[in-house]
Amino acid sequence: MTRHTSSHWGVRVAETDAEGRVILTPHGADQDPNPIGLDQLDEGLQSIRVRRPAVRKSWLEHGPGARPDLRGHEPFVEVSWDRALDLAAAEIDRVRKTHGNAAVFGGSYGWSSAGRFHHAQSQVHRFLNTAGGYVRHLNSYSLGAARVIMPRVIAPMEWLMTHHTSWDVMRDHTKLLVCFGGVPWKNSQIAAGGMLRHHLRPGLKAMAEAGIRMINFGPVGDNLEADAEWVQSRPNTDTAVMLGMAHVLHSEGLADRAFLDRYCTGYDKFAAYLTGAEDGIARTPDWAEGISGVPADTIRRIAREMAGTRTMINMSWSLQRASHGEQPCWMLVTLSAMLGQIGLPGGGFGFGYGATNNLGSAEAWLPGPTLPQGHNAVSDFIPVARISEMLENPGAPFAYDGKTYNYPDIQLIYWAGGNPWHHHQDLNRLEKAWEKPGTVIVNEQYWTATAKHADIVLPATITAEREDIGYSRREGHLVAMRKLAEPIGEARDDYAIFTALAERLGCADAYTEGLDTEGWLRRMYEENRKSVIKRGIDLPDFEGFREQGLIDLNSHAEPIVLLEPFRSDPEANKLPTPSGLIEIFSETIDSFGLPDCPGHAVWLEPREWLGSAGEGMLHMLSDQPGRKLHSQLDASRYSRDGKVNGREQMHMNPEDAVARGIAAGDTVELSNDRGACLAAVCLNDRIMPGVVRLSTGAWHDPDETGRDRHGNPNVLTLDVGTSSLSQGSAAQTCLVRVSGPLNVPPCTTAFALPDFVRESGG
Ligand SMILES: Nc1nc2c(c(=O)[nH]1)N[C@H]1C(S)=C(S)[C@@H](COP(=O)(O)OP(=O)(O)OC[C@H]3O[C@@H](n4cnc5c(=O)[nH]c(N)nc54)[C@H](O)[C@@H]3O)O[C@H]1N2
Ligand SMILES: Nc1nc2c(c(=O)[nH]1)N[C@H]1C(S)=C(S)[C@@H](COP(=O)(O)OP(=O)(O)OC[C@H]3O[C@@H](n4cnc5c(=O)[nH]c(N)nc54)[C@H](O)[C@@H]3O)O[C@H]1N2
Ligand SMILES: [Mo]
Repeated sequence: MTRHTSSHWGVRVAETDAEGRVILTPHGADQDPNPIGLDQLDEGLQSIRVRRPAVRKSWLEHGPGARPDLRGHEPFVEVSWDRALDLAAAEIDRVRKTHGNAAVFGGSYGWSSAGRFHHAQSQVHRFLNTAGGYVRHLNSYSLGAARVIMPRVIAPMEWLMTHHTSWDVMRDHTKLLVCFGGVPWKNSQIAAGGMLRHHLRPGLKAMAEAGIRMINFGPVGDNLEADAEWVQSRPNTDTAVMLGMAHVLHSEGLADRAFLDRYCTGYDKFAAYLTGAEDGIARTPDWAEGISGVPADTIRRIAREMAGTRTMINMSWSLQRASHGEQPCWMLVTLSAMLGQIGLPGGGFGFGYGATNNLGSAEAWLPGPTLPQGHNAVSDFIPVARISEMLENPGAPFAYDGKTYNYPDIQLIYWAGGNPWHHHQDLNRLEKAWEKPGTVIVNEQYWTATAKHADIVLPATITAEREDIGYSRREGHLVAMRKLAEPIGEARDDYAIFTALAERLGCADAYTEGLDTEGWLRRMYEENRKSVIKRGIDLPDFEGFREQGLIDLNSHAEPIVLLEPFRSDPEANKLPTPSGLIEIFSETIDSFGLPDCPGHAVWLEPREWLGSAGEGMLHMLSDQPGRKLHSQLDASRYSRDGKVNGREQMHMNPEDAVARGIAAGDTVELSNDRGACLAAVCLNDRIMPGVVRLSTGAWHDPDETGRDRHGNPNVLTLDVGTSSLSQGSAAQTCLVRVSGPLNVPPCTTAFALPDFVRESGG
């Protein structure tokens, strides 16, 4: 019988070779598999696993709050499971009794594993809910601004993401694809929950073969694998370019008035801003050129071309991961509405083709197995990327979505399935803020920087060491994920860890509901089976599912046209906005009176950008890494093959390199007022001059001065909210200096284990 496993990077077939080693290969149904994680069980990665429970020395000796400044710089003492669990449970109990559950931060953001049961974030939330509740996070690093603005303007992101016009429809109907931020193949390798088939390459190839013209605006030209016109534009200025296009449509009578009247509200208010009737500044192509660097004639030419043919506009999620990230989202919808093609096959907009595999997938929308997370008795929350600010300012007010809230006073952090030393901005600031709570507990599989910054580290199993169910929205499969290896060291499943803690805290019955892992898998599968049957799809029972291993639902795929029902009958299919229409002007947002997010799309200057850069400063983009998922698998062979001398590569235009006396392969320093890191230079003429790219994912590796030696861009990024509306991550807004080359570059030690010592006197 074929055994399968699954991960965010794909379904894998597992075989055991003559020496007893587990060999993973991509599934045969996948036309475009990737090599990510095929080497997951190799020694290189296994050697950095957490093998036994460990407690930071000062914390073990002196208790909660002991020398928090030593977190990340102090040896650990390995202890027995019973002792670690007793310590962790007693501390959770102390904090909830002394300070209340609103002193427990369980936001615990992160991608954790693909299986639906052993999804660490769901498990930690369920556990903390049964233990009295926790401070949660809202939204994501991925879509901080979009998740708040899009439901007010058109529809919630969750719905938009799963109802995108499918690739087959674009192949048959689109004539012109205009991208802001490309359609990056590297990102489509991933889908939260995994996939059986990759859609982007076959999709784009079919579009190219159909003769569809493609244009790509942005600072980077290598994020669209097709013959495209690359229009260089400065980072964070796409809103200005789109406004310039809108001006052309408006002033040349090319805007679709009938569409704007029937399907939208507030166009006239926006038009007053666009033409300058409101403030005397007309947002013309010439105005946009001054901001973006795109020649005004190019903006005019392309705007006219768009109005004359079936056009799909695609915008990358990264554009909203920036200062005023709400504005490109709103402008994307506004510009598409002016073209009047929303809801028509192959026209309108896409928001994130390429961001993950399921965007543009035609697979059926089916419910999936989920672990219920229970009820959280604590109402406090933070927008996810405000973590440092929360830790620094207990009790202080913060603005979010038109209201004011207060930051909680956190005494204990519990993290499972995420890596803030990967995902958060301005890591030197985080490092200080992280000193606030008395205790940090982390469940981890590997000795990540986050594990190293914990007081109690509990070793978790990896997917290959446990049974699970794999599923992802619009990916057309269910997979019985089999246990392929015994847990390493003393690692336990997160479920077992939380069960043991719940027993000590007296809430085991609520947490487990009397079920073991097998019981949960069966329940989750059977409940899901019932909901799927309601949609006319007959699934085998749990035993049959296990037997079959993989259920391929591809035969239920159907072409999708985003918002087609709304277009054909806007009364019967109202949008979930206050007016039921596309809100080009939003009374609600306007009523908030926010200077950094007014009532319609506008251009606002980013906090840092090339338009205000000092001499020699460059704009640093920190995009998603091609050879791994975030920081996961950074130590794998495939990821290391992409490094130079063990360091991440920084892509730079040859012109900028020559000006600094830098050559390919050199080690350079990137720095700004927030920090510094080293990286290896890769010359790339598909990066525009003035811009560098250092992808995320390199494990944090600071030297004594705090300079990261490995190439982690988050020591440099800006930690401010996108705006006071949504407070999303603004990672793509960041200026840096680049200097070098270094004559004797230091070695990297990112994958070194922490020091272990025996307990003093013990
Ligand atoms: N500068 C910059 N920063 C960014 C971004 C950017 O564009 N630029 N992008 C942001 C985005 S969009 C995101 S989504 C975040 C991603 O940030 P994260 O999701 O935090 O990054 P990962 O590296 O995926 O971290 C997942 C962690 O969970 C652990 N893990 C996996 N499975 C399990 C499990 O079963 N149990 C337990 N206990 N642990 C497990 C892994 O070992 C890993 O350490 O980064 C953000 N950060
Ligand atoms: N291999 C791999 N794939 C992934 C992930 C991963 O870690 N590894 N992470 C997944 C996750 S969690 C997410 S949220 C998605 C994120 O998906 P995205 O947010 O779309 O990903 P990025 O790679 O950050 O950016 C996409 C492109 O936008 C460009 N760009 C950046 N700033 C600007 C700008 O101001 N203007 C223009 N025009 N272009 C700009 C970048 O250079 C890059 O080429 O990716 C997912 N896919
Ligand atoms: Mo993300």
